[in-house]
Amino acid sequence: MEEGRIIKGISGFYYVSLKDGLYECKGRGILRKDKIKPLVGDWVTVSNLDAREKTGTLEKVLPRNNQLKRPEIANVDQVIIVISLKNPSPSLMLMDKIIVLAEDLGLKVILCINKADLEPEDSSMIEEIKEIYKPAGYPLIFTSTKKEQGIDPLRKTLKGKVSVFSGPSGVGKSSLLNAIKPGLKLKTGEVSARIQRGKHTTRHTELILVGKDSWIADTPGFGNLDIDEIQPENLRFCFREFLPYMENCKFTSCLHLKEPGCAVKAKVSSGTISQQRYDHYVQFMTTLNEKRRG
Ligand SMILES: Nc1nc2c(ncn2[C@@H]2O[C@H](COP(=O)(O)OP(=O)(O)OP(=O)(O)O)[C@@H](O)[C@H]2O)c(=O)[nH]1
Ligand SMILES: [Mg+2]
Ligand SMILES: [Zn+2]
Repeated sequence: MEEGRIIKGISGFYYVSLKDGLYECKGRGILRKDKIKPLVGDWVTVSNLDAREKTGTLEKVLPRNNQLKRPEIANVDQVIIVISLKNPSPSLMLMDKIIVLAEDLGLKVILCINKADLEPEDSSMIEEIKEIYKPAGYPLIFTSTKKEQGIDPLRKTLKGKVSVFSGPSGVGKSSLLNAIKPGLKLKTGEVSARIQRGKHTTRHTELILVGKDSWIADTPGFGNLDIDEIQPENLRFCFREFLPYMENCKFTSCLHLKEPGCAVKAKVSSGTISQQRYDHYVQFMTTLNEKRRG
């Protein structure tokens, strides 16, 4: 019996990275019986290894540190949220949803704005994005795979970690990975000029080794995301820039909505916290409460 990590799963086969290479493994029936769906990123035990054919049987999924639903992957350290400056134009609403889900799992967040070589529709957009996210303190990297901009700083954030790219289709996740690891040649796709959307070129999540102990997952892009699994009371902890001020709120249970003496809202009024981030917070809170009430 050996231990390894699933780096890819395609139609019932799991590709497990072992000391002497990649093994194509079939899952044991017991996994289905126990309703365990092995995920990319899972540590597993494998048996029946055939070193020549590079095949084996997946016996058991080892306990997970964490698990993301979208993209579906287990045991990651950090999420690199990728959006593009143009084609498709950036959705900061989607970005904030991904941030919330990552924060709720205690994952590190890195913001990557790709296609920095393109002229954004609104010329003040770059400054705006910087202003909005500065109070939260997330690393913010502007990249271009066409002009080789920001690739080194992005590569540096990966050292010794398991990272996952998360973001819409067509923003350039696979292109970024190709830039990070020359020779990789992942398939990339055009963005439809008419509807300004990617064509879902990447179909499967796949972990790729980009340096010693540094892994990064390329994933299929997605258009929308729901954050239903978050407890409404926990949402305020997923907005990092609120945290330094919440102890000054009049009520310790303050949800920063309509309560009097709210220090977070005061910081929104004074411009220390971005109005847009706060608006998204209120909007997410409303959605979560509606869901709870059914
Ligand atoms: N101008 C410009 N185009 C880019 C850049 N990076 C990627 N592209 C283009 O954007 C398109 C989509 O790139 P992909 O890498 O396939 O995007 P993706 O995020 O992997 O998309 P999915 O796999 O569908 O989720 C391709 O035509 C790329 O050539 C960039 O930095 N600048
Ligand atoms: Mg892709
Ligand atoms: Zn408050």
